[in-house]
Amino acid sequence: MVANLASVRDDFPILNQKFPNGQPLVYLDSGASAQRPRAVIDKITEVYEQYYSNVHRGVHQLGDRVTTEMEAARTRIQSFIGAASTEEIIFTSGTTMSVNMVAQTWGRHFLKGGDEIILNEMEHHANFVPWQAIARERGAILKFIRLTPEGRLDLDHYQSLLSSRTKLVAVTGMSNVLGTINPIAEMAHRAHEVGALIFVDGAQSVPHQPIDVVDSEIDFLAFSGHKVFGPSGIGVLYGRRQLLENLPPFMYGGNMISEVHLEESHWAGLPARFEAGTPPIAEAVALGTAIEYVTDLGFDAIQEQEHILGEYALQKLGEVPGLQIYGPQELKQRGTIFSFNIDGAHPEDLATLLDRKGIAVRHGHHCTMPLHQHLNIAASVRASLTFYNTTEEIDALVDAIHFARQRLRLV
Ligand code: 7TS
Repeated sequence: MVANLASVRDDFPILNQKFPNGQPLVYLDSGASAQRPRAVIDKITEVYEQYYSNVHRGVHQLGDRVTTEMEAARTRIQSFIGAASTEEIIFTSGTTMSVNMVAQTWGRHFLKGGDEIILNEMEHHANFVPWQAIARERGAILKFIRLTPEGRLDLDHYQSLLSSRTKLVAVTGMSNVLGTINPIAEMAHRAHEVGALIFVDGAQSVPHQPIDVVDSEIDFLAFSGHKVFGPSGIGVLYGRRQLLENLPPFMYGGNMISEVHLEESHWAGLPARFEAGTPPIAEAVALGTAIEYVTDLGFDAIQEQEHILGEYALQKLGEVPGLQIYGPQELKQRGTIFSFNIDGAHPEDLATLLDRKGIAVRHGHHCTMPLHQHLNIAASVRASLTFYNTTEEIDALVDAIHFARQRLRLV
C-alpha cells in the first residue's frame, strides 16, 4: 500500500473481521456499496447521542446545532465537487432519486415530442429507465451512443448523434460493470455546442476521481453516500443554479414552501425547494464526514493505490485460464471494477464458491441488462476494489477462483 494509506484499513472496523470458519473477510464489492470508516460511524453516534433533532425548524439549541452540522456537510460537498454555491447541492436519498428528480421535473417541464435524449448501453438502470419512462411520456426519442469493442463510448458516433434536437445527454462517469471512465468534460463540451444539457451519473466515479462540475461544464451530477464511504439513504443531486431555479418542485410538503394558502402555494428557494419533508439527518451530517475523510486521504493517494491494485488485478486475473474481463484492458481508461466470466462456470456458482473462501463479490447483471445483452451474456461476476483493498486480497481472489475451477471440474 502507498505510504499514507498504510494504516487505512484500520479505519474501517468491518474489514478486519474473520468469519466463523476463521477466514478473513475479503471485501471486493465496494461498487455495490463501500464500507465506512470509524469517523463516519462515530459521527452518526455523535448526532444521535448529542444533538439529534429535526433540521431547519425550531429555534432550540439542538435544532440549531444539527442544522449547522447538516449545512456544514452541504458546504463540504459543494467544495468537494467544485460547485459554485451550496444552493446547488440538494440532498436526496441517492443516485436513483437524483436521476428521477431531474427526469420528472426537467423532463416533464421541458421535453417535447421529437426531442432527443442521448444514452448508451453501459448505463446502470438508474440512469436509463427514468429517461426511458419520461421520454415515452413526452414523446421524446432515445438515441444510443455505440460502444467500441473494448467497451468505451464511440465519440465519433456520439458526435454524429448530437443535433439541435438533442436536449440531454445522460452518461455515467464510470461504468459499474466495464469500469470504463468516460470523458465527461469532452462530452459536456460537445453537448453544450448543440445547446443540450449533460446529466452525469457519478455513483461510481465520484468515489475514485476528483471532479469539478464547473471546469467540466456539468449541468447535473448525481451520486450516492453509501458508495463514497458514507451512510446509505443519503445522496446528492448537484444542479447548476440557473437550471434548478427554473425547475418545478419534485415533491410537495413541508420545508419546500415559502407560503401556503388554501388555493395555492409558493415555493422556497434553493435548495429547500427540492428537499420536501424530514431528510435523513444523521446520514446527511455523516456524509459530510465521509467527504472530509476522502478529502483528507486525497485523490492522489487514493489513485496511486488504486493504480497498484488495478495493474495487479489485470495481470493476475488475466493469467487465469478461460477468464475474460469485460471492458478496457488498459488501466488508464478504466477504474478498479473488474467484471468477468470463466468459460464453463455459471457466475452464481462462481460467486457462491468464492464466498466459501470469504471473498465477497457480486454476480448477476448488475442492473445493466442492456449492457449484458450487448455483451451477449446473461450475467457476470464482479470484483470492485477501492483504496482499502490490498494486493494480498487479489491473490486471495485468484486462489479462490482456482478453488472454484476445481470444484466446478474445469481443471
Ligand atoms: N449508477 C451507477 C453507475 C451505479 O453503479 C449505481 C448502483 C446506481 C447508479 C444506483 O445507485 P443507488 O445508490 O441509487 O442505488 N450500482 C450498484 C452496483 O453496481 N451494484 O449494486 C449497486
